[in-house]
Amino acid sequence: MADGDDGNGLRNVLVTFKSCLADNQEILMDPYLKGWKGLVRFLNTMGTIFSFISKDAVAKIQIMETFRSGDQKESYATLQSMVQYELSNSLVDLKQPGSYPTSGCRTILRLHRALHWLQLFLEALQTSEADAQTSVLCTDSYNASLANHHAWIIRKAATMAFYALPTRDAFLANMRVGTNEEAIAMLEEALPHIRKVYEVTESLYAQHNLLELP
Ligand code: 1PZ
Repeated sequence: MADGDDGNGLRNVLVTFKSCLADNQEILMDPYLKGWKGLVRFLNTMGTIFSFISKDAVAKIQIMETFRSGDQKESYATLQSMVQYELSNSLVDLKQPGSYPTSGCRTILRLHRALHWLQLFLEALQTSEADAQTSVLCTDSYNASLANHHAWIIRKAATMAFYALPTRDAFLANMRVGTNEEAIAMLEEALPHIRKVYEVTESLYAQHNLLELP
């Protein structure tokens, strides 16, 4: 398939995150968003019960794509240039919601927190026993990450949806990278790149005091 897309397979999606990191350690917006689109496609293969989750991710991807095709597209070429541009032009609500409810900084922060969930979940999956329950792995990684930023009602809905996740075998098969062993090996190979993207973003946001944007 065109555009490095292999349908719903997860390998190419995760490889996209590897290509986010430029030589100068900046994070490139286009592959970052492309990676997210791939994750959404993958999530959608697991059933409509997850659509309230994928819809929110899609809305956030679209906000960023609009910036990437607007007047200031060059300012949004990397996460670093976005932070620099939005902060120096006072385009971010720093303490409470105000004039900029859809700033790039706060929008990427939501995806960034979700990327941490993904990292924890895939790590758990990679090291899990054959009889592990995906819903338990997913709930634990959610509680250790995203849940801390979600209102009670969202946490409730998310936790309920996790029960609809496929079994470990079916989940690994749905990744479409071959046998269970091959799928696990692919995760092991891809995870360092996800971790790196997460860490670089985390330290960028920490450096500019952006980790609690409303
Ligand atoms: C494999 C199972 C998928 C589990 C995904 C785990 C994440 C659960 C997230 C539940 C989100 C519910 C919908 C809306 C949430 C929004 O309120 C928040 C905050 O945004 P704001 O309201 O401040 O604008 N949105 C998010 O936290 C972003 C969530 C993106 C989740 C993307 C998951 C992609 C999963 C890929 C699966 C391989």
